[in-house]
Amino acid sequence: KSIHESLAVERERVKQAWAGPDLRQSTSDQLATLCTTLSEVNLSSRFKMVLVFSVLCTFTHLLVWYFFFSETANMKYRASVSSTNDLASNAQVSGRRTVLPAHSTDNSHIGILSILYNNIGKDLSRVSMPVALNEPLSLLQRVSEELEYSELLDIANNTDDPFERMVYVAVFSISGYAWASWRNRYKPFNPVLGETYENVREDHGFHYIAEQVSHHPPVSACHAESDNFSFWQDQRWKNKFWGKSVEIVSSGMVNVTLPNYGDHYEWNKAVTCIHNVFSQQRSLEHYGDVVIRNLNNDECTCKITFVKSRYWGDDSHKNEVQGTVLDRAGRVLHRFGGSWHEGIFCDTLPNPQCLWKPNPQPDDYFDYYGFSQYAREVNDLTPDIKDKLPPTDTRFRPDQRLLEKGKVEEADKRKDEIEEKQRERRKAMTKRGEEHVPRFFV
Ligand SMILES: *[C@@H]1O[C@H](CO)[C@@H](O)[C@H](O)[C@H]1NC(C)=O
Ligand SMILES: *[C@@H]1O[C@H](CO)[C@@H](O)[C@H](O)[C@H]1NC(C)=O
Ligand SMILES: CC(=O)N[C@H]1CO[C@H](CO)[C@@H](O)[C@@H]1O
Repeated sequence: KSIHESLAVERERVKQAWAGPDLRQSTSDQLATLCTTLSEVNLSSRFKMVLVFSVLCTFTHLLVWYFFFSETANMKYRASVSSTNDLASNAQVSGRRTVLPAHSTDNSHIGILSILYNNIGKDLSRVSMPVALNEPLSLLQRVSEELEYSELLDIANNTDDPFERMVYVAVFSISGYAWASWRNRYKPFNPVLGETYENVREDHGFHYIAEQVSHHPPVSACHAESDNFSFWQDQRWKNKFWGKSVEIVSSGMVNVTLPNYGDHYEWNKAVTCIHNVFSQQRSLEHYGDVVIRNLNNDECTCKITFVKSRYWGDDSHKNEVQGTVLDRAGRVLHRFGGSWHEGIFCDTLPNPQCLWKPNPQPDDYFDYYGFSQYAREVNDLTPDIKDKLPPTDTRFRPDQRLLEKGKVEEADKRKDEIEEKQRERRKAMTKRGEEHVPRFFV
């Protein structure tokens, strides 16, 4: 009985603490006490069941409070983010090309539905799609855009406090989703088996390499190396078709190590959804929970929620993200939020601040596939690298290059040829009983 009473008291205290001004600190402490009290009491299993139930109720209560609270918190985060000037390092001028050779072509006349209709009964992954639906980048290059804000990992490699460090790693993981807010009209090229992409970015201090290691199912592996971090992942995508929308569910984990602290972080990816996939009002959204763990030290964990938009929601909640950094006991040590297309604010740092904002989008982005400045540089084939790249590099793909130059018809022809050749190679290999062996990744 006394247990029940003390539990009720604890619950009441937790509730009050959560609503009170000293929110963060006291709540976390209360929760920690509650958990320890419970684990220290030695009880019969039936009693434990009751306790577990009771604790669950407490947590449900907390969750309700949390959501109520996060409504206001998120508005605050947004206000802070939008009042922050563009971060200084974002104004970097790289000396690389700022426009593509040709404007993007209008593809609004292409009915994806009729293509699908004409191919009913066929394996859709083998149906050749018109090149006009593509942007002149391959998936291997698209994934490399996740490193656009690698300076966040540079900061992490130089942040001694493990909880603060986790905040930077988390914000880096969110920054990798920013491109989606502009890229709703085209899709990237599917790499052919064995296609590679290498990108040396002295200005960012990293070297990236990616390879298409499997075709059915498609798997892209990539690795980036810098003095400050290593980053690698092998991404396996599954598309779930929901009639009007397509969900892209990625099953690979992202890995990041920071040599300075011996950290090895691992996290999953949020789901990306293409809404209204058959219409010109296509839009991209990310949702779901991402958990970041440090495999070499469990002292802190980070949970990030990409909030799914609500039908009745207004724009002030668009692309909302919330995150917390927790210690071993589950206490919240840092809290941050904002949106993946506008920026992330953290108010629990000694100096509350906006930690990241996407680089300002060039004014002419609509004419160039919605590309950011960074994306425009990705497929550039400059004379200094031409002779150094392997022939498998995406930059040498003729169909993609032709599309970049605006020669859509020729690009279509070359794309068919390339896909046909791939099918022939595959057949020949199967005949010989051979398996494709990746070149750079095992
Ligand atoms: C590593 O991080 C530090 C601190 O942010 C930065 O000054 C340095 O340029 C980074 N190194 C590389 C190779 O990017
Ligand atoms: C990142 O960590 C490594 C390993 O300690 C260190 O050698 C490197 O100098 C760090 N980067 C910077 C720029 O501090
Ligand atoms: C893609 C990849 O290599 N993921 C790895 C991340 O790190 C964990 C632990 O070392 C591996 O199990 C994953 O395979």
